[in-house]
Amino acid sequence: MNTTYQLARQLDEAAQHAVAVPQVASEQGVTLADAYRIQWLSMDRRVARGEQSMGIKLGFTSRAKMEQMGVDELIWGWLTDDMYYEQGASLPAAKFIHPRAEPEICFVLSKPLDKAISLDEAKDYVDYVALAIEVIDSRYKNFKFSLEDVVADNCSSSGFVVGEKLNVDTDISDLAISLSINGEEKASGSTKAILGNPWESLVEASKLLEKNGKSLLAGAYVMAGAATAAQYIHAGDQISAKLGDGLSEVGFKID
Ligand code: OOG
Ligand code: MG
Repeated sequence: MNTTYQLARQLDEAAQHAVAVPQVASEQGVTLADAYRIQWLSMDRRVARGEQSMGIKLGFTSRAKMEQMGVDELIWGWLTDDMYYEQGASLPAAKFIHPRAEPEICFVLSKPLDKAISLDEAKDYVDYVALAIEVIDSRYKNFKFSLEDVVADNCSSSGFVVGEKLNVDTDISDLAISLSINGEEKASGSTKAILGNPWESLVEASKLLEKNGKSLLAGAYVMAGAATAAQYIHAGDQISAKLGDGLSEVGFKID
């Protein structure tokens, strides 16, 4: 059997070179605990190459995403500076295998998140909230995976673009959120689809961090998970997301 280290290397190289690999979990008997170990080992490899952690992302926090991918358990993975793009940036298509984009809410921390917090405390930990777009790119062939596969693959993390700062007191509990490609709306929903209220994602993130003996520093990003199904994007596309009735807009190109 492959060691977790070998599987981490295989998935990390697949991400680095944008070449899809077969799923690993069912063949290798990878448990969920093994899958997180593989994920963390693949993060160690990124850090050893000079990438810096920028925070975490949650996945499968909405029914739309669970149904699209056939996975119904909340997952979490790491974001690095290699995945971060400024609003309006042009992302190199060659860096991805079969990228998809999804509209999200992002929290940027005002202080370290180093213990499980309650919904009432959540705002105290956040500097600002923003509309964001996540680019996910499964390293598995045909973008197909089991729960263990996707966790081992750092939850398909591959890019994120964060919009302008919104005050933490902005009511984000039930806002329209949508994704457009080349000006055409492709997916829309409500922020309420994210665990009933996106702030619950931050609470979940804090519990996962505590349970796993991890923490985030002030300034770290926490992506709450998509409210809608993700959409494939291709070289030449212009991607944008909208929040509320003109509250915020964010976008990027892929070339
Ligand atoms: C896994 C990542 C899920 C989300 O927002 O639910 C995710 C995937 O769909 O490839 O990022
Ligand atoms: Mg996502």
